[in-house]
Amino acid sequence: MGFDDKTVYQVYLKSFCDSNADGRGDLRGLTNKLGYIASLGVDYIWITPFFVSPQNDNGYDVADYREIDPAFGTMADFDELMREAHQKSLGIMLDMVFNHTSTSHEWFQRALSGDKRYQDYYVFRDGDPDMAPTNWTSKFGGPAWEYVPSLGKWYLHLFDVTQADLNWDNPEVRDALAQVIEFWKGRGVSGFRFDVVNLISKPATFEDDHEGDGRRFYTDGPHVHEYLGELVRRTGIRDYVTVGEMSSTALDQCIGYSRPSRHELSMTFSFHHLKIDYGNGDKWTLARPDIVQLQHLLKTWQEGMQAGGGWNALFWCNHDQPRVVSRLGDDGPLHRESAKMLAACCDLMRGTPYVYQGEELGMTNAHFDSLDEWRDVESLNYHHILMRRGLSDDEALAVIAERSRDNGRTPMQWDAGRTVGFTTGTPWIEPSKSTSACDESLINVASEVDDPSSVLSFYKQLIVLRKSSPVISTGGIRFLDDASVPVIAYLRSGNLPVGVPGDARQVMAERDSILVLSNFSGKEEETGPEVARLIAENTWEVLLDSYDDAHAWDGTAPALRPFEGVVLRMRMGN
Ligand code: TEU
Repeated sequence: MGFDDKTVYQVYLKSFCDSNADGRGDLRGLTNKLGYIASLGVDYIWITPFFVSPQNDNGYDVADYREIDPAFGTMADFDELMREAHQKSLGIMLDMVFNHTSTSHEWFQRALSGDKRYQDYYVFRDGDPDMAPTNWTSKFGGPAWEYVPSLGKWYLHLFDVTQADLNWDNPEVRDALAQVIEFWKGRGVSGFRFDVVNLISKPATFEDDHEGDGRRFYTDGPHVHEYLGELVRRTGIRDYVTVGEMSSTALDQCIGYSRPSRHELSMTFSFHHLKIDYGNGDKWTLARPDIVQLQHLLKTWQEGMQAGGGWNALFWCNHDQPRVVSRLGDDGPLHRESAKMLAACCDLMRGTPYVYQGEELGMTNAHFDSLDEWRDVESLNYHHILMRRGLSDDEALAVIAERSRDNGRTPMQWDAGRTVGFTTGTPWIEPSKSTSACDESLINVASEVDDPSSVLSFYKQLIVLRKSSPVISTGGIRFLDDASVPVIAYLRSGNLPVGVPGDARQVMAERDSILVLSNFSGKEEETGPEVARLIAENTWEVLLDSYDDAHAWDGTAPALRPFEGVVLRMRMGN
């Protein structure tokens, strides 16, 4: 089953809507806002984990996969959410964190108490207390192994020390996780997002990594396709919407995960395009976004997945990423224009778009300036690490301000009030702050909902456009004018043969084509020669422009204004 005309809305529950004034979002808060989500025109809601958890990683440290954390509500609240969502034709996708459990999970607790059966649920290794089994580092900083003196063993944790990696080579683990899927399937969910699922298959032998942090040994591991295929087959979720979060993955692997004939997943998230502002590949070293690299990565993944029959999840934002308008657009005077340009560029590519709560409003980074405002375990760990690397407090805070995952976790902006309509209590994290360049009081549902030229209205138009245009949902994609960056240009075309890149003239002969032009620069920029020729030789109508006043596209391609995005449809019969 295809998900090509569908759009998914991601809800980070803790920051979405608080129904009981405890400062944290919850299931009832989400139920109260289903009307809003339905009004966007989306098809599915992916809800981040709300299972019992000590919340060291905001629920990605699960202590019980079948129980709801009281902080988020009850099973009755969940059932009500399901009923109301179905009434509105919204499917619910749950977030399955199956690479690791919390160390508070009963399985890990039994392992700690010496039960060998449960020790085999995790990746334990005997060893000397002074010498970890390998030199790998955790994704949240520090070593990836923790020593348990009472057992004389180390356990692997690719994330926080309280997130112990599961041993998928143990068939009992695979059984237990399949039963979790069955359980939630039985409650009527429509699909699943699988957290870092390409890390589940660890290598047969563990060795030091002298070139990196260890990821090359455990990413897309030896049995990952087999284990995923098995999980999908035995739980009967082949036709469900499933998306795998693929950390540091490779294109051919993602084709394997998502090509329909393989019956693994419907689609994959990959992250290479969100590392284009990492200095020397390090998230914690600031660099200007490299738009040449961005164009190259979008082209490679889009055309590559198309050629191999894979399917991409399209996204800029999620709960782990800084806000895209602050990152690649302008959170100053061209906020609106740049947020719309980014939206069109991402959501009209070949794949299934994911809109992250508040992205549809153009929400910006947090702009926090003191350490006590940040909440995320990763940010707090890295503040120490950066100080140890010799940065001053101010320098470290400047890096955190750009890179913290909390940038995407500030409360959803429902209105312009002090707590942005998110809670009547004290929010667990402060709302995003206005800067002199950008007035946050205009970035919220109340002020955007009835404004036809708001970012919110633009997202709705994009979602409708995908549903009503087969060329966008099922057409081919080809990137144009590689050398014309910072303008990124691509053509969606109805009959472009999949896997056979046509030349520009062949594409021009096709019926129904859509041209998407995105200026990633804060200056006026010319489009390239391929675009110029397409414009000159065909008649085009403007479907969308990120500026309120569109250009006339009558034979010559005008220069694009700063951060301008334009969507053109070729007119038939000329
Ligand atoms: O994230 C996986 C992941 O590797 C990142 O996106 C991570 O935040 C980044 O690399 C750190 O620099 C997933 C979840 O989305 C995230 O919220 C969890 O913290 C993580 O897995 C562990 O479950």
